[in-house]
Amino acid sequence: MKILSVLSLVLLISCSKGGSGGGGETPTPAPQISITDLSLFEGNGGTTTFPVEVKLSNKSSKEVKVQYSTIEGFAKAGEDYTAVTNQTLTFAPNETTKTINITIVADLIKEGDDDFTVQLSAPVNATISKADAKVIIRNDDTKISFTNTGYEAPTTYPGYTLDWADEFNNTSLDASIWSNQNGDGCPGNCGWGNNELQYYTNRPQNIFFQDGKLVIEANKESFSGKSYTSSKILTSGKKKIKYGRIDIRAKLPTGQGIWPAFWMMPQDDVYGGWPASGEIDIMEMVGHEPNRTHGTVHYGTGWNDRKNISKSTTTSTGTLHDKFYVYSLEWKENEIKWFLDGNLFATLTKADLGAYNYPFNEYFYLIFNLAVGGNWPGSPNAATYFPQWLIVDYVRVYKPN
Ligand SMILES: [Ca+2]
Ligand SMILES: [Ca+2]
Ligand SMILES: [Ca+2]
Repeated sequence: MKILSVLSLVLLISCSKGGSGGGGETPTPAPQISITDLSLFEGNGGTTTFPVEVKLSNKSSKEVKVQYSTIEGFAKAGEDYTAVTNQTLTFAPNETTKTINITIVADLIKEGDDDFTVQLSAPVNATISKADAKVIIRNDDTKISFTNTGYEAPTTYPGYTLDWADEFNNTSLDASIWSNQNGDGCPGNCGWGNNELQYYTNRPQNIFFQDGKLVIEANKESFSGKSYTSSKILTSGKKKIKYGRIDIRAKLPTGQGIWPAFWMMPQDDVYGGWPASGEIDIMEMVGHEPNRTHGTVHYGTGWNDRKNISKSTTTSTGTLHDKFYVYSLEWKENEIKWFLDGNLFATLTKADLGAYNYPFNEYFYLIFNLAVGGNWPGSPNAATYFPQWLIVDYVRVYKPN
């Protein structure tokens, strides 16, 4: 008797606490709400609907409500998807699964796998166990988006004749000019001497051709023990250069940790190993300073006595990523000049090396590469967008008459 009456009292209290007073219903525990991550292809026309699933942990006798909003990641509201702010999702009693439909902009432009978040808040008659869904819009396109805007180099120069050029109008690398240099530099030169983070490949994912341009793509992906991939090409053994004018028209990538370069190494190490036989850097850009190009020479008696002379210039407006610029070298015996869009910004003469041997009156070969990370630029950060593209319109090499 006594036990029974205590039980009745407990039931009475729990009923009055519930407040609904709907006598006879079995009370259910408040459900937990969770939202499920989603990764789908973008689609190629108009819009694509991404169904983001929201679940209750158990049926509820009560109506459950929760609010939801979108939060930008690399995917941007308006460009990549239609933003949603504080909309309400309502579960009828006993309903456990609902879908939030997000509208995705389906285009034909190659992008990264861009992400955004759908976030739950303000639950009614429930608690939230997983508030955020990471939604990934997977790239399904092959053509990158750029315009040809920018400076065009003259096609003749007094005192010079075109020796060779690559206009990159084909769909594969011209093997009579270029070779790929793949890998991470290991074992002999791991990280390419600079603790760089990329693995170079000749896969079409890292080097391809579009609209008369060579494109080197750096991407964030696990590959052969590295976290990034990219590409590097060189003319060693195929096209060697000694004196003349070199014009390279390109649109550079951007972002912390991004490091594109057009440079030259000695074809024959006539004065010994790096840097005794020299290195000539036509263009280097470190992504945290996207409006500045550097022109540099390296020299010295050896690794322990390495020297460099480096000069730079900046754009008058915008960055080197905004449009195509022409990076040029004018190279004579005992003198090298660097130009950006035809404007001289640095001159080196034999006298600048003082007592050191001047190794720049010999044959050099060309190198194009897009590095990620390394001692100079530092590592990419959370804001660095991948993929990044180094887009080269042409290289033209003129010899002195
Ligand atoms: Ca698409
Ligand atoms: Ca796209
Ligand atoms: Ca071209």
